[in-house]
Amino acid sequence: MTASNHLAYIGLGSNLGKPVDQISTALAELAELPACELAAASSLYRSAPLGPQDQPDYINAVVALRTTLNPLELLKALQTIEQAHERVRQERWGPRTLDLDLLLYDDLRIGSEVLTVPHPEIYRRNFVLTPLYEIAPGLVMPCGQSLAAVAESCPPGGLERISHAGH
Ligand code: A4P
Ligand code: MG
Repeated sequence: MTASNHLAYIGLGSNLGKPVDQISTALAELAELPACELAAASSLYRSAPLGPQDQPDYINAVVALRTTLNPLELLKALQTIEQAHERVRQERWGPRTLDLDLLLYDDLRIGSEVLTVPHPEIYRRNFVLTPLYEIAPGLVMPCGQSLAAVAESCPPGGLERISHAGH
């Protein structure tokens, strides 16, 4: 279906169970979500783990979705995809087969018990900001700062682009 009235950015992360395959499958699943249309997908990036260091490197990517779902409906849809990847929630910031974060939804700010948008960690994570910048270089964050300025002030971390967008 054609869904065009809201624009959301989703962060994907995986460091267990063939992470490149997990992310590739998740990209296809996001593209097929009802009431959603994949507007853009970044390359895949390999990144050093943030949080506990005794875990494998992550594969990260960001997509833009056009959608008619509201933020909570979209969060539920993301969680359904996570569950299909047999994710088991254990320690905070610990390893996972698939993590889908709702990074941005239009220029909304949401602070409820179940959903915080923009995702609170976005400003500190180059594995989010770099792929986001790749697909939305002119983006202005809900705080009014340009994504370019936010990305520039983010500490660099081990990040390597491992595929080009669309592969
Ligand atoms: N929730 C609130 N806001 C949001 C949002 N904007 N998007 C709630 C998604 N979920 C949101 O999520 C816990 C609850 O957060 C959900 O039920 C939802 O209602 P979770 O993903 O199960 O939480 P968690 O496992 O405690 O992890 P958390 O805090 O979400 O971790 P992050 O921030 O997702 O980070 N290192 C690298 N290099 N790359 C990574 O991708 N990821 C993490 C996990 C750690 N280190 C990493 C990476
Ligand atoms: Mg998460």
